Amino acid sequence: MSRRSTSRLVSFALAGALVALVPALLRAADTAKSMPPGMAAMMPTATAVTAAVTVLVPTQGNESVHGTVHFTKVAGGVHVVADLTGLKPGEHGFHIHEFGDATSTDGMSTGGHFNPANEIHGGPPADHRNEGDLGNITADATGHAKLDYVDAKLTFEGVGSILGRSVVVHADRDDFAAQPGGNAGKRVAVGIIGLAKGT
Ligand SMILES: [Cu+2]
Ligand SMILES: [Zn+2]
Repeated sequence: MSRRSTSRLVSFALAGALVALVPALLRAADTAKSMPPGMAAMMPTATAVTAAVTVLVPTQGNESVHGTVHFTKVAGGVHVVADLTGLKPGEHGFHIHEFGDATSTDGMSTGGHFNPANEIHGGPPADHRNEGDLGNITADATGHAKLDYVDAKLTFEGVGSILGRSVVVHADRDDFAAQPGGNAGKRVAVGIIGLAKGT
């Protein structure tokens, strides 16, 4: 091959690369132009979630039940702090259910227990349990119930993220044995797990 035809081949290759690049460059310039000034500053940043909150609202027929649940990321998992009022005295099944859908008046639209690892139903601190199996919450004689513990299975990240799911409080005690729900009875309050505003 002569020197001249070699250099002609090189020019062809360069021209080809340029033709391929131009549309991409034009598209990039267009995107930058269409973004209004200041928009970059308003874009959400990818900071890790460290706190979530749930406001529990009563299902139909259980209008006395109210409460909040705070979820805070800690070294050993997620710190759960629940405070409820208006419950029947005694133990009540306390779970995270699959869907953050509180549209039905009986709480059934929240689906079953949140169980991304496809485990059997159980109670903490057992290792073999649904991620959403938070155990029971106990109401005193006045109907006031508190729960405060660190759950090693809960997370705000990945397929096991509890964000956008729901907390469900049941009428009866979870026996940690009956499948799939621990025989905890009707749902008396539900709430969606959302991002907490923080301090
Ligand atoms: Cu439940
Ligand atoms: Zn369960």
